[in-house]
Amino acid sequence: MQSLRFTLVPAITSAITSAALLAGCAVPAADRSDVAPAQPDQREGPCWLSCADGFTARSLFEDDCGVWTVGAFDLLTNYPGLEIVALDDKGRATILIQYSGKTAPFTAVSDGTWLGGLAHGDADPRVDGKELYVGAERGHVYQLVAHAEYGFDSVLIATFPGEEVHSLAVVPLFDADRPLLLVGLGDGRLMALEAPAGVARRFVARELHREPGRIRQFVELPPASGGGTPRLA
Ligand SMILES: [Ca+2]
Repeated sequence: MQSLRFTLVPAITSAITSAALLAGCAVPAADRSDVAPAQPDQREGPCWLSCADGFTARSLFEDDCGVWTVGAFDLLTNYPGLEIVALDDKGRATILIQYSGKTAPFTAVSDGTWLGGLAHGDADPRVDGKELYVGAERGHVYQLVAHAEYGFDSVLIATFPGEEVHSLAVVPLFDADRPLLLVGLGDGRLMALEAPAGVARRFVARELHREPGRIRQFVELPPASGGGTPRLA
């Protein structure tokens, strides 16, 4: 077990540190109030990491397995800054909540198989504002909604038995006022999930397209010249 931890921890640190580095790129260290100490100090508080001059880098979180996907979104509007979401190989969606210079991890989903797909958008008009969506190896798709008080509800909204959910995106593909949750599956199917009317939890799924291989990632492109709806690559 010791060798497993030794192997995995650097990869985890690298993944989570990437988000921190991106946040720090726009602000030189000399202009920040929380300038890194000269030597890394892992005894308490944020773990500062060595990096190029003009940047700061720190480890926000270390898990006991690999992190597959990382994203940063404004999930808790009553907290300043963005929350960072880490999806790991054990099926956990860990939301890192930052306040007063500290980071508190909150596990919002525990699926048991890896989580990979991640998207944030307003795909459910029954919920105020935007929702967070995560997808799992065993074909599960979850909706996460933040509480005003602190914490998150998670609801299983779709299952694709035997298929891996690799990619998610919330895109107004057909109607600018009604974004859809798009799902890229391991068998190459591109699915659209639409929130049902009423109180039902499961979204309505329909197939839009099929590729010969898995759909690993979505990129939303601007509308073609002359306007229209967004395009998806
Ligand atoms: Ca909504």
